Amino acid sequence: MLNKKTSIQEEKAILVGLIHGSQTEEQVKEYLEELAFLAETAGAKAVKRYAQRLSTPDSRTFVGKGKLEEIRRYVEDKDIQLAIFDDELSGSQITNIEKVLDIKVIDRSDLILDIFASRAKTAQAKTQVELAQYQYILPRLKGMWSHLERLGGGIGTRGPGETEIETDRRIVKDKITLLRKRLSVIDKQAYVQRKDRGEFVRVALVGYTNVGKSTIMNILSKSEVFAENKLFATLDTTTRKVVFESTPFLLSDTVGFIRKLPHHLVESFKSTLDEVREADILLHVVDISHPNYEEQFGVVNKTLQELQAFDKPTITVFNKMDSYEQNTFDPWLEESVRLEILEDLRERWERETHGNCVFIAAIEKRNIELLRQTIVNKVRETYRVRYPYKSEFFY
Ligand SMILES: Nc1nc2c(ncn2[C@@H]2O[C@H](COP(=O)(O)OP(=O)(O)OP(=O)(O)O)[C@@H](O)[C@H]2O)c(=O)[nH]1
Ligand SMILES: [Mg+2]
Repeated sequence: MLNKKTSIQEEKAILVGLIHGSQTEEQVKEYLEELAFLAETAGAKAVKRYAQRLSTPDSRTFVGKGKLEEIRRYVEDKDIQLAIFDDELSGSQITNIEKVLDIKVIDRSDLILDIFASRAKTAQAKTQVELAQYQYILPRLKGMWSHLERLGGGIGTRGPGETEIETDRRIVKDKITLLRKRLSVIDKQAYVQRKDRGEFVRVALVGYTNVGKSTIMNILSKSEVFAENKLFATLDTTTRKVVFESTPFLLSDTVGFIRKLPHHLVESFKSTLDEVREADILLHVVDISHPNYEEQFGVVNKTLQELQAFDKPTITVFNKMDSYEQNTFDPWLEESVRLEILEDLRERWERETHGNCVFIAAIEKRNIELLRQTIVNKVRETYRVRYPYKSEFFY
């Protein structure tokens, strides 16, 4: 079952999303854009996108019958191998849609889990992803088997798949128990390691995926953390000791967030995210050049709330100002108008973050000094509160 996810290399895919309730077409277009980026990261090429306005998803086939027929014709005509749905599908929805389209059907969670699985390097990340995959599969086993049941046809009232489902369910449940045990051993080791780090103030880079966290980590700590223009380049937390103006602190780079991150994934990555939960200061990085950056900002804040890490002192780092300016300003625009637009933007976010924000372009190293200074001030403040009598040690 897990193998179905590892074989989507180079496949031609179509993307399917719904426009619910108050959502606008523009918004859903942006969601499908992100789904296409996820597909590309996993190695598939999105060749067509479908969006249908429906108040609630069809319980049998997610989209309506007519739409599914339209998709089927395209899939047949263009020799498509994969259909990716933007929302989580139930086991029976997957089976019903696969029956009509006759190609592999996966959903957004499947895709994210696939990317995480291919990126996981350490034992901890591998175990966390595997656990999330089995938890995702468990409630979907019945749907998968009812497909086979139908093929077997009418043998007895319980159906030939029934015992198979039970056997499979037991195997999957045993596997989940085993993985949980393995994780708790790894977590204990990680906890001991973190405790060994002593009294240093801890700063964690957090943010939506692909906003530039690892790039900033590399600049601030002069380290070599894997950064690239793909989603979820970083899965494992990296921590480095940094000293600015004789003020030492620990800086951690963490896994990026995304909208509709599969619930089980957040659950099993909890221990990796302990770095965020236990941090003293957060650097919330935002890609201000992204058309949906405000929504991404909200998704990250909501995830931080779920992790009970929302109330920490936070510096919001608006990154990629170079692309923002490129996207926003026409070449003929007067300098004074440009400055005015930038000033409005700055004022607005200074207000919303109570003055705790910095605008940078990491790639050009623009405003890095200002960022450094802002971090040092916050770190010193933390030391001062924590060790009022030992302040001479730190500055
Ligand atoms: N234009 C522009 N691109 C940037 C800037 N900073 C980072 N990038 C690019 O954005 C992409 C993502 O950067 P990463 O540092 O990997 O982002 P991340 O937040 O660590 O991403 P994940 O680990 O995947 O969550 C890379 O292609 C970077 O080169 C910037 O200031 N301007
Ligand atoms: Mg990264």
